[in-house]
Amino acid sequence: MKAISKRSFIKTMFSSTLVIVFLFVAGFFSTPVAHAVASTIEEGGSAPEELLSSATVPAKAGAVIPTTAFILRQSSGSATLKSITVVISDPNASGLVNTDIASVSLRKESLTTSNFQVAEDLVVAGASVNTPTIGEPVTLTPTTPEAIGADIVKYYIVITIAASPTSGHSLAVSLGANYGIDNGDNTVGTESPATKKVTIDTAPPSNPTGSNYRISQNNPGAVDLIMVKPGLSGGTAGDTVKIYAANGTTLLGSAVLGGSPAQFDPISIGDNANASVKLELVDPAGNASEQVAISGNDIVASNAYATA
Ligand SMILES: [Ca+2]
Ligand SMILES: [Ca+2]
Ligand SMILES: [Ca+2]
Repeated sequence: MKAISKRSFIKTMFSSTLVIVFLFVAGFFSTPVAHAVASTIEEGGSAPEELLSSATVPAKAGAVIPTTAFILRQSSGSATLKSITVVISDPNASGLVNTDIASVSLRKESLTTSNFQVAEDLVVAGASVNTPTIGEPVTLTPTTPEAIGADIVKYYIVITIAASPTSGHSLAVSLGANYGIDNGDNTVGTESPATKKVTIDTAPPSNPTGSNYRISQNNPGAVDLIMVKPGLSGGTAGDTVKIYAANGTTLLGSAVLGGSPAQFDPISIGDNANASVKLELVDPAGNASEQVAISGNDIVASNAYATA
C-alpha cells in the first residue's frame, strides 16, 4: 500500500481549510444583499410630488404645510405598509434646528375633498415624530400597519412649524429611494429629492400708515371706496391689505399690494355703510400687522361727495 506522505496530507488539509474559510467569508458578505426585495405595494403610476407652490414658501409659527405627496396601491398579495422614511434638510445652511419644527407626520387623503385640507386629511395614527432630527432619516411608523388595497391611496408628508421658531431658518423634505417598508421588510418608493423649500417668517408687516390712505366718498347709490393716495405707498409689495369694518372682524375686501409705490385697486366699503374702517397688512407667511383705523367717511349726508 502506497502511503500518502505526511507533508502531502497537511498540504491537502490546508488547501481545503482555505476554501472553507473563503466560502464562509463570501457568504457572510453577500447575506445583506439578499434583503432588497420589492414590496407588492407599488407607487400609483408616478414618483412622489413636491407640493410647495413656489421655490421658497414662507411659513409662520404654527403653520401646517404639506410638502410632499405620494400614491400607493397593492399590485398583488396583501402586504401592509409598516413605515415611511423622510429626510428633513437645511438647504440654505440657515441654522435650522429640530426645535424649529413641531412635528413631521404622515397624513392620508380622506377623499372628502381632493388635494390637502388640514381639517380633513388627518394624521395616520402613530405616524408622527415631534422635533424631528435634521439631516438624517426620520421614520414615521403607523401604530397599525396601513392596509393598502388595489385602489390608489394618497398620502401627504406634513410639516408643522414650531410655536416659537427662528425667523429665516429654511427646511426641505426629501424622500429617498425605497422610502416605504412593508410588514415583510420589503421596500417601495422612487427617490424624490427636494427642489423647493420652506422659509420660516415670524415677523409681521409694519402697521399701515393711515395718512397714506384715503376714502373716496360718493353720493348714495354709488359705493364709497378706499385707496392709497397717489404717489404714496400702502405698505410692502406682495403683502395683502385687508379692509375691515369698524368692529375689526367683518371683512369688507382685500387686495395684494403691488408696484412702486405699492398700491392696490380701490376697494368698496359699501354705500354709505361704514363711517370708518380698519386696515390690516398680512405678509405671504400669514403674519398680520395691528389694525389701524381710518375714519371720516360721511354716511349721514344724503349728497356727500367731498373727499376725506
Ligand atoms: Ca383632501
Ligand atoms: Ca414677514
Ligand atoms: Ca357715500
